[in-house]
Amino acid sequence: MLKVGVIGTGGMGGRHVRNLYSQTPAQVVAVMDVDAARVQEVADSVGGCAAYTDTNALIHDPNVEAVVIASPDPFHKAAALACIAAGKPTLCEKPLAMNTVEAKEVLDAEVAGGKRLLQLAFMREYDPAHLAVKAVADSGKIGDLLMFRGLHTNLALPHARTAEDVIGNSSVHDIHSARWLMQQEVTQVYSQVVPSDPARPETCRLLLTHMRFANGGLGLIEVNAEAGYGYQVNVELTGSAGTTSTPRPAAALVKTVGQEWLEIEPNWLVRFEVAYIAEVQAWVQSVIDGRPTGPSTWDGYAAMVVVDACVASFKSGEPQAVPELKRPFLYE
Ligand code: ISE
Repeated sequence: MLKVGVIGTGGMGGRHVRNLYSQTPAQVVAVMDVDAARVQEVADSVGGCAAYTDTNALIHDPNVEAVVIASPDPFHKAAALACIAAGKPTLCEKPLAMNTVEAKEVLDAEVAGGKRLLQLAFMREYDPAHLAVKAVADSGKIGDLLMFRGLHTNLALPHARTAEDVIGNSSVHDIHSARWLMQQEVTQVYSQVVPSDPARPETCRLLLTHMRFANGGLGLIEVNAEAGYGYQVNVELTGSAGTTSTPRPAAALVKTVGQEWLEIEPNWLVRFEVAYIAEVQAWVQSVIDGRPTGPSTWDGYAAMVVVDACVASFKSGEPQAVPELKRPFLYE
């Protein structure tokens, strides 16, 4: 039985613990969080396991064979480097790091070790609605892929988010989806923002990113960081012979006096519930089989390069070229 340690027991980490425990053959043998009370509670929820408040203590616990990193974004890089150095297979939450320079450190460390150890948690690759679109795209039914469109709404957070945070934490998913579905690298971006507070131009209510792909195709990503009505992620691909878009995930149709509506999910934990389970199941199986699958460190790095270009574009007010990337042999 695979013995897993989970770093971070907040919303996402807690969900990974629950899914590992109830939906996979893996055993959760250690959890880590800076919140000592919460980490103990989560350890108890899996029938008792080691509870740490230090990341490295968990990674170096000899009982831990594989690791899930679900700590806040700024801590991903150090934890990922430590897992690679320890040779432990890892499912790392997005983003891989806070910028391209940091992400490159992780990529270089994995390449130097000559072995794929990290899977990036771009869970949309396991979402049935996205997989349906991917299958159509790959079948050739809509011809050559010419355009990607992504719509992503969040309910709201109690505080205004900065544009850098919305791009790096939210839109990084859309950037990955664009690369994954178009099977192309992004060569140019132009990101514009409507701030949530007009007096604070660094904040972001709406983000619109235009993209150009290496094959000349186009992309458009719209993120509404405070939609106020719910959480939504939809993609559409335009091909030379048709289009395909994500079907609506199962949602109740409600009819009441003079009205008819579809219910909408409140957040990603609900919208992607099935995807998170499929993701962690696939990861556990791949570790057991010794055959890495899913989004790689390369995908995490390539997405960060585009993130940085979007941030530079937002700051300069100009379109920004995305540097051409050379994919290391390990990820061919
Ligand atoms: C989270 O990872 C998501 O899945 C959401 O789509 C995103 O908007 C949010 O910022 C993320 O933390």
